[in-house]
Amino acid sequence: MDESLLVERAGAVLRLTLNRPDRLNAITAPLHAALMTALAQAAADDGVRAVLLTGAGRGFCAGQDLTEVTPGQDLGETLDRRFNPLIRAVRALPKPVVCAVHGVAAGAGANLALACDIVIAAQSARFMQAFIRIGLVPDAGGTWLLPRLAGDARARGMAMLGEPVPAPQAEAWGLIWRTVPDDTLLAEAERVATQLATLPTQAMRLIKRGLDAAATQSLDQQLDTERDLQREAGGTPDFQEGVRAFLDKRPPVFTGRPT
Ligand code: T3D
Repeated sequence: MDESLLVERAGAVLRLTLNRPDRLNAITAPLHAALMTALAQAAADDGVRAVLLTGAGRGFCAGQDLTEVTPGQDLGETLDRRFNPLIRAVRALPKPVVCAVHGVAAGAGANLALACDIVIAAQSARFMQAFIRIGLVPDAGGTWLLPRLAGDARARGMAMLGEPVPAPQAEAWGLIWRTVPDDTLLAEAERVATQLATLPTQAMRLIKRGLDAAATQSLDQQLDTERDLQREAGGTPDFQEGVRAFLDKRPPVFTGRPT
């Protein structure tokens, strides 16, 4: 694994740390490859039941490493090869992904964070759609995520002005789950990831699928999707355990297994 990504296992949580602190964890081709490998590992390993994504140094991620971009380069082609598969992998990961954001999350770094399932930010963190400052449009899912999370007016303001949005504002707008005091960020993100790793993993997978499907479906279609997802959830051992534990008046012990 490339040293620009630290991969650590703590129980059922796989922690991925972007590790290019001298470049604010800007994403290079090797870092992309390492992230894809780690996410594939997380998807395939039944022992991993949640992923925690974070960054080393004083910020989360400054987006694409601009020293890798050459004049005349086909940026669409690099999105096809790198950021698009990365965002798809995060959204399709059959396990919850927690992102801990501190310092700055800029450009595709901001949108990588926002693509995660639960985003927890330090009070002093900020989110920047920095693309316009260099003549680009939001990518890595930004044009899809921003209006859905924060509404069209805020999406346009963020995309067109490229100004930093402080974490408390991001929380108030619904861009992220929660802000926490700076010195508790990692502990809180670990706590949430560890909690998620004890919950019914198959239901997490189905929740992700249902919420993403809702973005393109009518209520009528979504009701059918919910029927299919619930049918699947109802066939898992964790559903049986959840009901049994409720009736026994004891805490449930979920395994996360599909059968
Ligand atoms: O197909 C494609 O590949 C296109 C894909 C595009 C996706 C994108 O993400 S485009 C957007 C790319 N990101 C940016 O435009 C943000 C660039 N960075 C900044 O504007 C600023 O660094 C920040 C506002 C994020 C933070 O500012 P500050 O003052 O806290 O830090 P700094 O001094 O600017 O940065 C610290 C170092 O990191 C610095 O290096 P130095 O001077 O100490 O040697 C800086 O050059 C480096 N750095 C920061 N961002 C990037 C970077 N190096 C390469 N690429 C970066 N994106």
